[in-house]
Amino acid sequence: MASFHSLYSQIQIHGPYDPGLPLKGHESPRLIKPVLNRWIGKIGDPQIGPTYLGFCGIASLICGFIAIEIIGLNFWASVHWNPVAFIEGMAWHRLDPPEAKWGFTPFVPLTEGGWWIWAGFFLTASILLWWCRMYLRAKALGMSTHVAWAFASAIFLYLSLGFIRPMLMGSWHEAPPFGIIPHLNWTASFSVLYGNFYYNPFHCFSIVFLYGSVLLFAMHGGTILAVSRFGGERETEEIVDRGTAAERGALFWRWTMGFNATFESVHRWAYWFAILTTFSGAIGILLTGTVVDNWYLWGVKWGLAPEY
Ligand code: 07D
Ligand code: 07D
Ligand code: 07D
Ligand code: 07D
Ligand code: BPH
Repeated sequence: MASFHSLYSQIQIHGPYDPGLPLKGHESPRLIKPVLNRWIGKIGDPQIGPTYLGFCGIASLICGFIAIEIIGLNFWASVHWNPVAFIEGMAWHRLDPPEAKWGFTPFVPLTEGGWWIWAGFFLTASILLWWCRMYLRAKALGMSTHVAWAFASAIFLYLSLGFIRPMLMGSWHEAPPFGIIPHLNWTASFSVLYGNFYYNPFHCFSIVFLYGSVLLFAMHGGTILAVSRFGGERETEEIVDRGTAAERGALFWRWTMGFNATFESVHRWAYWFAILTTFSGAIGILLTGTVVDNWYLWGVKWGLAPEY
């Protein structure tokens, strides 16, 4: 029984480390000698490592590192290489996309937005390589590739904001800046500029799925923890022996709201709510300025908003 305890558990496994599935001939070796850590064991599996980097992992980290360097050095240059001002202003520093006059040309002088394009290029390369890595690791483990496709939905929103929509609008200037507070200001002014995002129905859908995801997560996390006294979180045993825990978890919801997901379908609910958050968001972004100039006026036209 004790061998499956991990999250919030007082019992930890301290046997010989688990090296995982054997390597195939062409795969690069796993890195980092595994260690067992008691404190890490309190929030998850106590074994850290080994990890697999391979070509995609190394290339992703290098591209990510270059992107961070370009952004960080531009931040630092903006305060004339003053180290104190660099740290103090971390939340406010910004690296902006090119001005509207440059349109969507890739050839922009570095100090007029060219650095933004390069940072975006390397960040995107890093993210796409990370996606490939997740896809290939799932395949190597004989799994399906669901996680990679959920991540692809997030990447679709990221690309819509920073690349596809600016391309459709013919201007890099439409894209968000790099910077912590500056990207919030961009979000707020973008909403106002295009007539208030609350009237964008795809923003509504995105919020439904975002709120709904959080609701599902609270329900699912709560249900599983609530049946842990019957061993409900020990999924390995559930697969071979459906004890009373799973049934109780399901009955709890049937009794409270008349309907219950199954132990399989609750994961499908969660999966699709998460995917649809960023997918409907991306559609909302791609329609803004291209098809709809002002969401408030659009709402008035279709009877969604009152004409004050
Ligand atoms: C918890 C996983 C870990 C990730 C973390 C974030 C960086 C940035 C770079 C200094 C859930 C790592 C942070 C790599 C450092 C520089 C240049 C994920 C977890 C801990 N946002 N946003 C944040 C990004 C957009 C909005 C925080 C990224 C859109 C609002 C963090 C993107 C719009 C608020 C951040 C992106 C938007 C935030 C926490 C990309 C519309 C907040 C994120 C690449 C969707 C919140 C100060 C988090 C905040 C926040 C990162 C895009 C709106 C800095 C990387 C353009 C309204 N965003 N964001 O926990 O506190 O995610 O901001 O698309 O209030 Mg943002
Ligand atoms: C309150 C729901 C409780 C529900 C109950 C159930 C029935 C029965 C029957 C189905 C809390 C009721 C059940 C009736 C139903 C059947 C049959 C959940 C509640 C008990 N914001 N903002 C948040 C973002 C901006 C503002 C929270 C993002 C703008 C205000 C969340 C952005 C301005 C408030 C959040 C953004 C602004 C919030 C909401 C981006 C507007 C709040 C989640 C991307 C111009 C609220 C504590 C929540 C809050 C809140 C997110 C932008 C204003 C983190 C992502 C700048 C006034 N915002 N926001 O609270 O904090 O769920 O509440 O720009 O009050 Mg914000
Ligand atoms: C998917 C579970 C099913 C629940 C559903 C909602 C009603 C209301 C009554 C028409 C995820 C049932 C709806 C019972 C019918 C009348 C008079 C949960 C799922 C399908 N909001 N909110 C919505 C509520 C607040 C905000 C939608 C309730 C705060 C924003 C729905 C409360 C702030 C957006 C809704 C509450 C805030 C919405 C979809 C209570 C900050 C949207 C909700 C009692 C948290 C989105 C047109 C959803 C939308 C939306 C209900 C509180 C902000 C009508 C019951 C005051 C920005 N809210 N909301 O899917 O499309 O949740 O609006 O606290 O964009 Mg809201
Ligand atoms: C951005 C996916 C890309 C991220 C990737 C991660 C790295 C980090 C780090 C190694 C977030 C790459 C990672 C590079 C590496 C490490 C550590 C996901 C992203 C690939 N809104 N709003 C949404 C609410 C308002 C506005 C979605 C609420 C105002 C704009 C969400 C409210 C105005 C945009 C949402 C609210 C406004 C959005 C985002 C309330 C501002 C978008 C979903 C309560 C005044 C985005 C269609 C998401 C969108 C978006 C929620 C209010 C503007 C559901 C709850 C009215 C411009 N808003 N919003 O998952 O999709 O994003 O719109 O008021 O672009 Mg909003
Ligand atoms: O791996 C992942 O998760 C752990 C993937 C990921 C995902 C996934 C993954 O599989 C999925 C399914 C999602 N995200 C899903 C979603 C939701 C929608 C479906 C949506 C809400 C969402 N993700 C949102 C977000 C957001 C928001 C809200 O804005 C953020 C910020 C993220 N997701 C973030 C992430 C990452 C944690 C991860 C992920 N989502 C993707 C990681 C990635 O692409 O990394 C690329 C690599 C780099 C950028 C390299 C990083 C740089 C190195 C650390 C450099 C180290 C150098 C040096 C040591 C440091 C030196 C620094 C000095 C300069 C100071």
